[in-house]
Amino acid sequence: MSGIDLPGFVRVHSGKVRDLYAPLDPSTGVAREDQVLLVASDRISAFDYILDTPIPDKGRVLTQLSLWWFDQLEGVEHHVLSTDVPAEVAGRAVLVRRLEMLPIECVARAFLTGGGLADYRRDGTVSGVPLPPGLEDGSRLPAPIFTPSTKAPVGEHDEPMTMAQVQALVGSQVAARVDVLTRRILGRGNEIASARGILIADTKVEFGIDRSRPDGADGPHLVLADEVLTPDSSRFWPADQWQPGRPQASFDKQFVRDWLLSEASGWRRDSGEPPPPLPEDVVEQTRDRYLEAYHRLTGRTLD
Ligand code: PZK
Repeated sequence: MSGIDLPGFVRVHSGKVRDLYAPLDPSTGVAREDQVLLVASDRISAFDYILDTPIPDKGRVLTQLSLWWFDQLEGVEHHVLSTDVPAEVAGRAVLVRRLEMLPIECVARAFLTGGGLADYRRDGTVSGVPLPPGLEDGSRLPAPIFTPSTKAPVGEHDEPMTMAQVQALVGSQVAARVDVLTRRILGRGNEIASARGILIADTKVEFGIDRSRPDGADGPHLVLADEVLTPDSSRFWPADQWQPGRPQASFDKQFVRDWLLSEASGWRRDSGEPPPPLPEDVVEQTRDRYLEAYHRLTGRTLD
């Protein structure tokens, strides 16, 4: 399993590229139940594999980008408590409020591609939302749509859900609020990103309920959790290369995908074999793309 030993913390969960820790109470040594430490690694995935080669600084870029977005998203309460974290994970970890996570992936789409495109081609709808005729791979949608999915166990793929299924899981009040919030986050994200030459085709966000706070008139206390509007949770496209009618270039992973599919890698996607390690120049170009996305969006450099 992945993740490092962090004195003062106990690892509670490992994802594909991130790990979750619980802080230990210094006087009792018992794990706190009100906070978790979210640690991003430099690992990268492609074609559903975690590659053996890390991308230096990726964990820091995605963590800092997420923090910047949380700041931009006015009126959306988020889970971040502090960036004061152990030196071993400085810049790539955040201490967050521990929430009761909703059992759904909240996805919004502003452009049509991937699973949404497959659904649209079948019957002209995505997650029950009827779309205009004539859309193609990469088309901009009239407005962002909410296309929630199930949280699949590790190794399985998330399945699209209808709004009725979301309502059955979380209730109609919470369902209506995550629908509005998820679409608003992507809409606001694209207002900002498109002015900086990046299109955010779609994004996945997660919400949790803060049970330490009382319900409001509009139901439980909902909080935006996880990471937000990063290249790992969203499809980022370079605006100057956007051309509906074909698969779009990926802002971050295009060099990785192109090399893995090239003769040079010696890898065949349908072989069932894991991909080979990445050459130095592919690592370097990919690192540069993450740094460029971060700089274009935030105007900041790392450090
Ligand atoms: C939580 N994940 C996904 C992320 C992993 C797994 N604020 C929170 N409170 C309680 N639980 C979570 C969060 C958040 N965010 C997030 N699973 C649970 C995840 C990173 C690494 F291993």
